[in-house]
Amino acid sequence: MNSSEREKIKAAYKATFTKKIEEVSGNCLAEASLLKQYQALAEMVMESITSQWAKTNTLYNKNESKQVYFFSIEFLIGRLMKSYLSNLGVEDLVQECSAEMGLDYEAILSQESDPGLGNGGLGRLMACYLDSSSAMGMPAHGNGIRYKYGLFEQRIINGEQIEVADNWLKNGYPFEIRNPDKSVIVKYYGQIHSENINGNLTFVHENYEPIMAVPYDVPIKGYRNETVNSLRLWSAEPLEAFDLPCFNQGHFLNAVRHKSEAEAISQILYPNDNGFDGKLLRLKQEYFFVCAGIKRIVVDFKRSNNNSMDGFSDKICIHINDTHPALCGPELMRVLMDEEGLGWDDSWKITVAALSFTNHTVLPEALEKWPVDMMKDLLPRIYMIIEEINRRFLLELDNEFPYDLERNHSLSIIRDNYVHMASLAIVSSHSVNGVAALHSKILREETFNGYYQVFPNRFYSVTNGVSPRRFLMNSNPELKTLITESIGSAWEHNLFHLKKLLNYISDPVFYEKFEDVKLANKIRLANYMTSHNNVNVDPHSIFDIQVKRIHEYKRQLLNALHVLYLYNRLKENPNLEMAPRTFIFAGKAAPGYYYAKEVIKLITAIAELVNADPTLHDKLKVVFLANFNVSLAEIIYPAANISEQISTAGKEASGTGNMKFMMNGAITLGTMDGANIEILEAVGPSNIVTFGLSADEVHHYQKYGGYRSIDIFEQDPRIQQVLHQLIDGTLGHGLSFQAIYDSLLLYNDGYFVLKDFSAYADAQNQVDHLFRNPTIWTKMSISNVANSGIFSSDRSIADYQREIWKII
Ligand code: 26W
Repeated sequence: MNSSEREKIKAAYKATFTKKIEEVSGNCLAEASLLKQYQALAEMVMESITSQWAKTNTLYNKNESKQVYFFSIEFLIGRLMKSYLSNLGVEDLVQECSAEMGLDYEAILSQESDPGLGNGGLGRLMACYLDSSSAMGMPAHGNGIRYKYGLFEQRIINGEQIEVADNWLKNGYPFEIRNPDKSVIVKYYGQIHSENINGNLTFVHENYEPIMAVPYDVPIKGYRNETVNSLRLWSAEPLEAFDLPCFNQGHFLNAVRHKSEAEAISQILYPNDNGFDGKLLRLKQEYFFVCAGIKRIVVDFKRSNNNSMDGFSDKICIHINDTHPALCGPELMRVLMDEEGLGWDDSWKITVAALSFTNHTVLPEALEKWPVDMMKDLLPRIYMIIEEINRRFLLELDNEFPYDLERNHSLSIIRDNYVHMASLAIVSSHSVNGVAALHSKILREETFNGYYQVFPNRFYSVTNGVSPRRFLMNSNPELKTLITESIGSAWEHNLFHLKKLLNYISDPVFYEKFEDVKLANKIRLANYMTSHNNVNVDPHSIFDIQVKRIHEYKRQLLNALHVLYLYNRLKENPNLEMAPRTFIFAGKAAPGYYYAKEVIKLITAIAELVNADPTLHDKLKVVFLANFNVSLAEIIYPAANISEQISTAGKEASGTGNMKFMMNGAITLGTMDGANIEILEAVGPSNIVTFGLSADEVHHYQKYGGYRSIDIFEQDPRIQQVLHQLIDGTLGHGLSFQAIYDSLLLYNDGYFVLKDFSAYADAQNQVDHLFRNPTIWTKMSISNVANSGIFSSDRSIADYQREIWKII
């Protein structure tokens, strides 16, 4: 494009934007608020996407290529405006025009609410997979719930987490289209009776409670291509808002009760990450989006397939994201048999061929199991089908392993009066996969070993990945520019090209530019901390960051105890030689998770102690950033020097934050867990710092009753001092962390915090030495960026295509 063409386009943009402002606000540009400016821009974006969206859908409706549907109870998509602009290739234009019109581009973008429709890793993974599928021009869609309230907003008040409702829809949401014409009725409760209709046994559902599922579609635009896929989020509504006869009799409250009961289903996201709590409303949610999603897929498929279900599983993949959508199996069976009139065997073949299942956790407390009575009552027909799936499965087992009653009972989908959802998902899918090599191995050898013996060919491994567009190009534009200037732009379409950066591994000019980018990003985060936490930090200090959900197994506690130990060392020797450090934490605790909330309290108490102490000469700072979400994450990753990935080995299925840090040049300080192991393989041992027990060692201790934490305590004066400080008032008057203290000593330290403490302290020492040699440090940092290509979610999607969905 020559410059006069560009000027023309800019003039057109400005005129359209000015007109849009009038349309959305009834005011002229000079008087329009930031919110209205954002809404105007959002409308323009939607207008430029929708015709491509319609074209993509027309193409898909011909059923020529296989469609993938991600069923997930969470989609943590984050803000979308910047992605849309960048994917459309107009970000520079909009930025330039905004500046010329005297508008504040970043401020306009920050008007967008951040849809927190997920808890953490699993929900964010889905968002990255949607982004990658579109970028790769692959037909894949999301199917989930449009929660009215997403994950709570976290405030820190007096050092404690306070939860505030996340009313993300309060100003409306411009990137969704409500499609009431595609609504589906979901049926709960009632009775099933069988009838003989024309010689066929037919099941009829009576006296059920109907709820309307209304879809809202969000376009997922591919990076600089023509593909626009869909994220379909279902909202629950009553069939009729009002019970009119009731209303007319004057029972006003009763007349609307049905409305609020119906709406309750999509009212709020359960805030538990890795913990199952068995609530009826949650089971309603699970069936809600499964039933609505499957119905729509079947209707759309038949419409373009001469009203027939032939070839369904050749054209449709239903991907189950953890067990929350495991009812896809029995629901698809129900539709095929009760609505499409197919027999059991044909229906079962189609179901197993269409379904695939990814597991995201091995923590036993997270594995879902629903009481039989609850399931039978709420979903009578679904329960009948599960019983039949199980009966046939047990028959098969009995054939294969006759008289092995104990084994066969342990594999039963229904056992001890519960429906075990992982069992249901495995039996009704053609593939089961873990999300990192170690995790998949643990699934095969431990968690699902019994099923692995029955279905050895069903088990796969696909290592997670993250969107390089969101977590590198859009969140670290300075680094993006430097990379493209150095190696050209091919990496923007294939992240493996980042390897070319290794050519600059000894180039002092590149070094300097690379360091400047990191410093600029650290200054940006430092400013954020000054304005949000009222703490001033030195941008030249090591930014040592742990951001993720707060959980015992992720061991924020290990990090916090080590900070306290460093504090003690500095108090003892104020001249201690060490690079200044800023320890940064962020993450939400599940509202009912007492222990995790205590850990937040502990971190903020340590921050108070450390930051107020002038004798430390600014060598140590601790910051807890409130309300970790996708938008905050985008500021944090580019500014990191150290990425803390210190879970108890064998517990973190993969981790994805570790990949986002790596892409932005942070050095991983981690245990041999999840995808950390693959990060080590990708960067080589000299560009990462690892420590601690291996998963095998942890497993071994656990098998033989743990280790004796008191022994470590008695041998290690550093640990004695730190643990005493938890309860002796060091951390503030009246503040005592007895529960944490007890968990470590009285209850034997189930997550091996004390056991790994010494190795962690050594590793931290090593980090200090490395950082104090800037040449080595920068080389390590560049190597991390250069070798991060394998952790692009484009690679993960390609793996799924090839191995699991069998799309060539
Ligand atoms: C039923 C309660 C519940 C809620 C959420 C159980 C389990 C979950 C998720 C499966 C937890 C989760 O998000 N797991 C994370 O998934 C990421 C993506 O695969 C992995 O990178 C993380 O290691 C894993 O903890």
